[in-house]
Amino acid sequence: MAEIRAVIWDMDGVIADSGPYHLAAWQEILGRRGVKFTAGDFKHSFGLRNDNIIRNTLGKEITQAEVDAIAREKEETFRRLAGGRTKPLPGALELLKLLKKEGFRMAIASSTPAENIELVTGTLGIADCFQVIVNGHDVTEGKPDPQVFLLAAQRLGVKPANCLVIEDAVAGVTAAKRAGMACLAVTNTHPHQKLKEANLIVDTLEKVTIKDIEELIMERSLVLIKPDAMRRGLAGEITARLEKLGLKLVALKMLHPDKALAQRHYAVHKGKPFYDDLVDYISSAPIVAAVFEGEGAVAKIRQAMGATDPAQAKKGTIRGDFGLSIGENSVHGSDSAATAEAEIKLFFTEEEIFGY
Ligand code: DAT
Ligand code: MG
Repeated sequence: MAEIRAVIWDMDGVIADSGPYHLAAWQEILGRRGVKFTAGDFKHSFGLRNDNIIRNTLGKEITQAEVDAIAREKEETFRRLAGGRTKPLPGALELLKLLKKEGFRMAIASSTPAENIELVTGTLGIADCFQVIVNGHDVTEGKPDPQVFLLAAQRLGVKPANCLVIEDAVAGVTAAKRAGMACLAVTNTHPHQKLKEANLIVDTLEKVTIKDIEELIMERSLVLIKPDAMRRGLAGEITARLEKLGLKLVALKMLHPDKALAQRHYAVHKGKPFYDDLVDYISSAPIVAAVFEGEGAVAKIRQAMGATDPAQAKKGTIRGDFGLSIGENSVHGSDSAATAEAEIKLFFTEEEIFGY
């Protein structure tokens, strides 16, 4: 059975070209207080919650009651200016309709208040695309904290690894990655080089296809066939077992990792008693590195590998059948989708990973 996939949308700057009305609203209400707010200040504030913007602009000593009053005034001004006038950004409505037709579950996770989301989705006629709406007030910390996205995933009933976030703001991209989600960034607000943490960066949503979205959400795992298995001619056997899990082999190479690569790969184990031996071992001989892709790739591979210690691993698992000892345990597999993403980057370039 196919796992449910979801797309979580940021709203301002991704779906709605609401920026000009937000800027005008800030300028109107801060101007009343004798504070200048430039287009540059506005750009820096993108994706942040109002309380953070107000404190950054008016100083930390301002009381919570004042922050709330100013935020309310700003949003009322925004709604007066934007109501009925907000335009969609290029490609957003088309992509929303396509994803809805394809059965993707969708949410908005925005730092903006609920009334603004209602106003904008109403103006654009897209309210029925979303099963879930999470706003800045539903969480204790705004982006770049991952809470908004994690809450959206939870309410959608979809695992973070099966969610794709679409963002335009630097803080939003960081939040998505911290949530363990794939991220598509669109350069509507920030240039390409500021959004580098995203998995895919596009200049407009007009060119994004369902295939692009599916590939972004697809789970991957790194597999290493360790020196003990290589020595005994088990590379083919182990690869074949993993192919039989219904996963797609998308990258494969043989290499002799140097110590630096081994240290980066096993960095989480630094300081543990077995770390030095582990690094020496994996860099002691040529190994095979592979990337497998598919639904639940990480869990399926971990299950096929068996327990870390071959003595504890069940018969029929790779380590149960071939492992020699807890160190010489034949195979490495990523332990989460987020770990996989980082590990794969150590061993493969994007060009070495195939889509087919
Ligand atoms: P896994 O490889 O199942 O993800 P891990 O991440 O806990 O296991 O450890 C990484 C590797 O380190 C593991 O494959 C073998 C080695 N290792 C782990 N625990 C060990 C121990 N107690 N003694 C010696 N080597 C160990
Ligand atoms: Mg591990």
